[in-house]
Parts: sequence; structure tokens; C-alpha cells
Amino acid sequence: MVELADLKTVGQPSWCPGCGNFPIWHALKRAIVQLNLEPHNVVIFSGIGCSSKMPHWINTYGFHGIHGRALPIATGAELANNNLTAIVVGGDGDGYGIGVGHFIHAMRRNLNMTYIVSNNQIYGLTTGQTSPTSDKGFTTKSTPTGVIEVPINPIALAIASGATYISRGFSKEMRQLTKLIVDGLRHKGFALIDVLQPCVTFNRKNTYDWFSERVYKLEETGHDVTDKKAAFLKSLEWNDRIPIGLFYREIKPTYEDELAQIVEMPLVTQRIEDIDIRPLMNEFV
Ligand SMILES: Cc1ncc(C[n+]2csc(CCOP(=O)(O)OP(=O)(O)O)c2C)c(N)n1
Ligand code: SF4
Ligand SMILES: [Mg+2]
Repeated sequence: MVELADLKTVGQPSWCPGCGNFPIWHALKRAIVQLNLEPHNVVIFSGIGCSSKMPHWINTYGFHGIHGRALPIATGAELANNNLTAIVVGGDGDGYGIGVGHFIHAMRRNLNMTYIVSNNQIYGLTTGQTSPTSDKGFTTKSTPTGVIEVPINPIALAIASGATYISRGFSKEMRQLTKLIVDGLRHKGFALIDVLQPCVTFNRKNTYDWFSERVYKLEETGHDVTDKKAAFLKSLEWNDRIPIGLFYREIKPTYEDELAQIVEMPLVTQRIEDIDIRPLMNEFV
């Protein structure tokens, strides 16, 4: 049985005290333990940002990539060995800004991976610039007169793009967050867990208290997670009341299920000697 101690690393997180990444880190480790996922069968991918440092502090395989490119790196690894459990972590700047194109394509492909976004509505690592999810009017040192753009809505975008497990957690709701991650990992297909993750150092607007006054749990409302239209309507709620929990789930074939080359077995287990390239040589050489 996998235990929390198996996931312990030599180094400890360097996040600011009180950072909303700590509960996400704990929840992810608990989810791995609950599902008894052997650390050598798990890979955690990330881009660049405070949240993207997470793979250093969970003792599975990890790939700390480059800004915005965690999903394509994970895609490559997943297609090479789809027996592994692929988990992608990172920030709102990473996934919804520079990496937003990859985000959309990974979802429309319904790749079998779990994507946990620490959505603090700010660039934390670079000391507090606006991100694509910053609220309109939000001020920072680089936008002293306030953001003039409309924020990206990751939940609505995920519904429109074809993701098959779409959820939102909150760092203060550890039990619900752990369950969302467990169910996301169990789900066959692209699972998004967008997490309201207070950045206690640079985002003084969207704080633990600000969210606590507004969040409510979808599972306590009778919300039908198979109803795409209802999920979309829920995704539009923000400011006064903010839904957290599972918005939408759908069962459909994954990209890997339909990719002829890996339907039989993962690419890494195929032997090059077994592949007869003579017909190709005859045709093209
Ligand atoms: C190609 C590239 N552009 C810009 C940067 C600078 N940079 C590093 S992290 C970051 C944004 C971090 O914000 P986010 O992804 O939301 O992560 P957080 O730190 O908030 O967890 C930026 C712009 C970079 N490292 N690489
Ligand atoms: S800057 Fe913000 S996101 Fe980064 S570690 Fe500190 S509190 Fe967390
Ligand atoms: Mg961020």
C-alpha cells in the first residue's frame, strides 16, 4: 500500500506561509495515496510559476518544464507510455495565458490526463502582475489603473472545448478538493480541476475570506453533472456567488483509445524489430 511517507521528498516547499498551494499539494498527495498509485507509475508535469514547482515536492516522477508547455510535454509522455498516470499542475498564467492554445487542444482531444490549475488570478512567481483570470478593474503595480480586459472563464472554456471532467475546487475546502482530484484521476479522459488558490502575498483582493463569503457547493444543490447546458449556466456565475465542485462529466473515448498505433499496447513496449518497414521503403525509396 502506498503511504504519504512514500511521497515525501528531501526538500520542502518554498511557498510563502499561508499560500493556497499548500492545501493543493496535500490534496494531491492524499489522492495518490487513496488510489494507491505506485509513485513509479505517476508523472507530474508542470510549466513555470510558484505552483509549477510542485513536482519537486512529491516523490513520483516529475518534469518541471517551460512556461506554458506542460500540456504538450505531458501529451508526448502520455503517447509514449499511456500506462502511466499523467498529472499536470501549474498556474493560471501558465495554462490560461501563454499555454491557452495547448489547453484547448488537449481538451478537444480528450487526452487521458488530470490537469490541476492553481488559479490565483495573478502571476505569483514574477511578483504580482495581472493574469488572464484577473478580475476586470483589478489593480497591480504594473496595471495601476486596473485591468481593462474581460477575464478568461476556464470552466466555460473547458465545456466549449470538449473536456470530459470539469470541476472547480477551493484551497480552503480540502476534503472536497481531494475528492475532486481522486475522481479526476479515476476519470478516463481529460479532467480539469481549476482551484481557487489565494496568493496571500500579491493578490489582496481574491483572499480566503473573499472566497469564503461567496463559494457554495454544487453537490448540495442537486446540480446534474451530465447536463451540459446547466453546467454552462453555472460556469457563468462569479462575484456574488461562486460554485465549487463538479460542473460536468461525460464518458466518451479518449484520444489514446482511438489512436491505432497504441490501441494494442503502449508505444514503449513495442519492439522496433517487430515493425516491417519494407512496404514503406518499397513505396518511397
Ligand atoms: C516564455 C516565458 N515567458 C515569461 C516567463 C516569465 N514568467 C515566469 S512565471 C510567469 C507567470 C507565473 O504565473 P502563473 O502561471 O499564474 O503561476 P503562479 O506563479 O501564479 O503560480 C511568467 C510570466 C517565462 N518564464 N517564460
Ligand atoms: S507569491 Fe503567491 S502564489 Fe507564490 S508562493 Fe507566495 S503566496 Fe504562493
Ligand atoms: Mg497564477
